[in-house]
Amino acid sequence: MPAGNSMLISHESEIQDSLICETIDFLSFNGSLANQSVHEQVDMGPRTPGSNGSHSLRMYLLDHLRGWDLTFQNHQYKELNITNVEAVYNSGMGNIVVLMAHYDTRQLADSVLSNNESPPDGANDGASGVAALLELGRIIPELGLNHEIRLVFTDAEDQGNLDESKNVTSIPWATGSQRWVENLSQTEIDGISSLIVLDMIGDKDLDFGKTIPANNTLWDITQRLAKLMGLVESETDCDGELGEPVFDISDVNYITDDHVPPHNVGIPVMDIIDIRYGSEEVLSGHWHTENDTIDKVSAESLEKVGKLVELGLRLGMWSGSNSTSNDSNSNSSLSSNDPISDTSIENEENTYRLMIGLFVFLFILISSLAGAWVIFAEKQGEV
Ligand code: 1BN
Ligand code: ZN
Repeated sequence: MPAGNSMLISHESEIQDSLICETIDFLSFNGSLANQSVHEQVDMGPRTPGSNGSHSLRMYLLDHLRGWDLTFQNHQYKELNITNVEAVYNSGMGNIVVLMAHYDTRQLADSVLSNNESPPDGANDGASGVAALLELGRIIPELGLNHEIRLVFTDAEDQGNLDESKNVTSIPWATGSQRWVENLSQTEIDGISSLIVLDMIGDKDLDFGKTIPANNTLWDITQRLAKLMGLVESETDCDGELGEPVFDISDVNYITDDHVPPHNVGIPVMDIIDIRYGSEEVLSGHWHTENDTIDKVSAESLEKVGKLVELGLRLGMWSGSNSTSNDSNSNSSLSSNDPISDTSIENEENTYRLMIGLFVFLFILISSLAGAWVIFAEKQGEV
């Protein structure tokens, strides 16, 4: 069955707030480890396409994703060598959930607010999304999920609109993601229930709106989880406390990012990106400046986003199904999760409905025949 929006909606509506709140207590995403990764990535130097830093970053992914099936997918655009890295877990099992982040950093800090046009560190714009995916990659094997997960680390997201007179190569935004999509088969596209992009998620002062294009159900799910986690202003969380202003999906912005190519082929997508980085203005402040440095990123911010994604994974909200198997090796799947698949539950329900229908039909038929017999017998008696 192709994974689709209706599956996301129907599964979401079956999940009670009480189950979400119980699950929040089990979350294990560690923001300090993710923050440590931001430091390690920045220490590699700029990760511009084809650079030494870019190569070091890929070796680092290889080192940190043991137990995952990794492929390195090479492409070329103009003179830039581009390499996407895809890590797969539970290959071939159920729907596919894709978590995506770009690992490249921009060739120039070319914002009008920049004082120096050397390549930025990309602590938030690059390293934060990768760090979150790596931390999710560490914990996912412990969750006992019963569907496929892909972590896609894209190259060449951030090389759009560069001034080539400055000795750099300008290629379209999200070129790596575009190439990744072009290499998917239709069966793979149909099997992806959701694709979530994490970009610029480490800002100390987090401030997410809704980005489009997007699958609205994914944003509705995010809003619901964020509210219960205390991440929506003036809304009560699981403990009845008022939340902080981290997610506000009434603030909608169109963004060109890695989610656009998969959206264009019909994959349900959502881009979680904080476009107010060091400023109230969108795409201003530290964005594409020399100030995109580790001191602007916090473990707490990384943990908020990482835990939200983990929560959706544990509840099967991104896959549109009960997502944990009854794997005895899994030390953190919740006992209330049913190991029976959605399809077998549906089949069982249909059989019950059919039997009840048959019973009602037979009851009406027998009652009608009996009634007719009584009337007939009475008429015979009268004659
Ligand atoms: C995200 C981070 N992007 C660049 N760095 C994508 C983008 C491109 C966002 C243009 C807005 C405008
Ligand atoms: Zn950027």
